[in-house]
Amino acid sequence: MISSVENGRLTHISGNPYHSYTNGKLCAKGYSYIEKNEHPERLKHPYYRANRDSDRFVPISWEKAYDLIISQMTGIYERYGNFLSLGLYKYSGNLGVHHFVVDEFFSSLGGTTQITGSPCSSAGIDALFYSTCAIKMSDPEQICRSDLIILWGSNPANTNIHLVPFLSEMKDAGGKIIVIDPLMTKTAEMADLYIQLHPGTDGLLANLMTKYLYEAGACDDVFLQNHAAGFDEFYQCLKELDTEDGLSICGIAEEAAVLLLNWLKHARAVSHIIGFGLQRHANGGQNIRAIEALAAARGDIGRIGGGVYYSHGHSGLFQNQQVKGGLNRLLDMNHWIDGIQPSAGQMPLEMLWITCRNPLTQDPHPQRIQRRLQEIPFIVAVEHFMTPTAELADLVLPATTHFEEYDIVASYWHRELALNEQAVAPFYESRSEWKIMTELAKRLQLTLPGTCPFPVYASEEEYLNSQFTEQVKRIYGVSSIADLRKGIALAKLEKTAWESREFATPSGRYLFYSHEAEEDGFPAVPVYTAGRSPSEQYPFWLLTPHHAYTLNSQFHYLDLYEEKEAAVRIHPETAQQLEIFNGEVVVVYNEQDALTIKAIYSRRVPRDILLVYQGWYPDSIISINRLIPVLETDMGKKSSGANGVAFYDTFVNIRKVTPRNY
Ligand SMILES: Nc1nc2c(c(=O)[nH]1)N[C@H]1C(S)=C(S)[C@@H](COP(=O)(O)OP(=O)(O)OC[C@H]3O[C@@H](n4cnc5c(=O)[nH]c(N)nc54)[C@H](O)[C@@H]3O)O[C@H]1N2
Ligand SMILES: Nc1nc2c(c(=O)[nH]1)N[C@H]1C(S)=C(S)[C@@H](COP(=O)(O)OP(=O)(O)OC[C@H]3O[C@@H](n4cnc5c(=O)[nH]c(N)nc54)[C@H](O)[C@@H]3O)O[C@H]1N2
Ligand SMILES: [Mo]
Repeated sequence: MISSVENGRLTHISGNPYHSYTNGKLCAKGYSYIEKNEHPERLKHPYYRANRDSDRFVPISWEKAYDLIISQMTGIYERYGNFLSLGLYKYSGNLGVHHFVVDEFFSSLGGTTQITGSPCSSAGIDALFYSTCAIKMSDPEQICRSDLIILWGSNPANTNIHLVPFLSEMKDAGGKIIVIDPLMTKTAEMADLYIQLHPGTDGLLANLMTKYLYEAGACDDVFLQNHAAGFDEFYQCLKELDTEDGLSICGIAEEAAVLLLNWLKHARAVSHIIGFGLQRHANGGQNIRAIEALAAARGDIGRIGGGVYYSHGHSGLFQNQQVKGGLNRLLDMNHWIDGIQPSAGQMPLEMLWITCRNPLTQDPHPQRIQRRLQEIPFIVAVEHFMTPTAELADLVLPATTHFEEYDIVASYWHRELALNEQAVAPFYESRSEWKIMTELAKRLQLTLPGTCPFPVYASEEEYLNSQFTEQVKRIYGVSSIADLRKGIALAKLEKTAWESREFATPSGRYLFYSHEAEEDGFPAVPVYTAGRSPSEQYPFWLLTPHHAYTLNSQFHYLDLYEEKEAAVRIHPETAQQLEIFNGEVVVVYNEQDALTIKAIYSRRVPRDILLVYQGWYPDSIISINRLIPVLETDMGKKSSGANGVAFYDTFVNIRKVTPRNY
């Protein structure tokens, strides 16, 4: 992003034309950043409430805030002789390298408690690891070189807008696009073929396609023989599949399957874009294995213009992003709420530091989280806004935004690495996370000498300079802020992942048969495993995907779109059967909660699915995640320490607020 500043204020923001992936464009949220940065609701001072029952935050000085924190930390250390009762809860509010300063500070204390796991993408990462033992992805700009792109549960028109021009370019060159999604998304509008399937059944569709391609002689024999292992065992399972049953489980018409198969048969290079949305199911990881196996069987992996696009791991190469383990006690994100697991020792959680995280709207079953947070004696939230989570804290600290601090920005999708320079002074009294952690370290080093070896640097720049690792130097070719100041760095990686077809597995082959998967309790081969489905009592899937104009719980304060209250989208025919009017307030419920919410007719939603966008709605008290149970995805533990969250396996019913009596 390029910011223009006049008299110390942001006046204009634009994309950077030298960024080859975004090509000088921003998304709608990006263009609205001035409004966000200077929003009247933004936190201006540290706020404290001395008594949780009184519920009133008062502004306090930073000195007072630091005193409160140090006094809590000293108390913990004096009681236990360590900091294990101090916890960190952080995730994706800002993934810049700067923000991992908090992880590094906590880890430097010789062991604290860190809540671990990813609600985002971990099942898919584990899945892709089984076959290749690495997470690689071609340069997404290569996608134009495909002649067939299949998007599985990925909605870039909402969530990855910069990909759309590449999709258009590929279409203009005569290529075809297929979108596979239970919802008729904005992305589906640009597809040549849209397949609406039942959630959680993609693996079966992929398996059927692999079987027929193989039987039609349309698989890549050279790849299967020279670069892969275990296809025969896989095929033995595929052979048993029944087409009619399979298509009925997926809920798709035979014509759609035939068209898909024909296009797959004749395409030169197929790219599969797998969304993170796809894996938010109890069988999500296994479904991704099945899709990747389809790509491998056709020989698309390592082929120019072909392959699987999910994410790559190069954004996590910096020094301070590698500190999660060490002496820390790691608590599984899905289970820490039930209390400390016995395996983690009985040390309680007496203080929790929440940053870049809004679990009260973003985690499953927030009612439980709220109860658990209320049991923790002292909570600090570092935020830009007074979120539902921050409201539960004792101390709320105002953080700077990326316009007001230095940072290094990497991506888990494209290949650019950029310096984020400070453009304007911090908003009111807000401070950067580096500054907060450094100020605390200085004080701890005085009050509890020897407990906090966190390095005190003179500036953010100096701190960031110390984060470059050998791998960053090797992959991005930069070793300091000064190098990045010269311009955006590009990862020096092969444009097409696995072009050599030498995989990172012990045999160097692509593994259709994975012993590791088997040891972890999964089928050795990537066959479909049935997922969850609705019951008579709760006959609707509740899908809660990502909105184009918000970023998870962020950006909701802006006037980017009309809807300021949560609404449930329902197929008009389903609604009419239930005598629900368009715009009527209804009740959506399951065993966990009942939410009163406005219904909107939408033909983009199938008859058995209800859609509510996830996030934080400014004009409604609804947190849609109150209906979402803590249900794990099949995979995720290997890469993130906990299984992911099967957000999209939520089942509900819907009714009128007052049933009509005739
Ligand atoms: N504008 C915007 N951009 C964002 C975000 C945002 O909140 N707003 N969030 C960012 C983050 S944190 C993430 S993780 C990514 C998420 O990016 P995506 O993965 O693209 O987003 P989702 O909305 O979770 O899911 C995409 C689609 O998956 C579909 N889906 C659900 N279940 C299934 C299934 O079983 N099979 C198939 N085929 N489709 C299924 C949903 O209907 C949805 O249309 O986006 C990032 N970008
Ligand atoms: N129902 C449902 N729930 C979901 C999902 C879904 O698809 N459906 N998606 C899941 C996914 S993929 C993800 S990644 C998670 C995301 O959930 P979270 O990790 O909680 O992410 P955000 O809501 O984006 O941001 C959290 C907070 O970080 C704050 N923040 C932003 N920038 C900064 C900063 O620079 N410093 C500090 N200290 N704070 C900052 C924001 O104000 C915000 O309140 O949600 C998950 N929850
Ligand atoms: Mo995410």
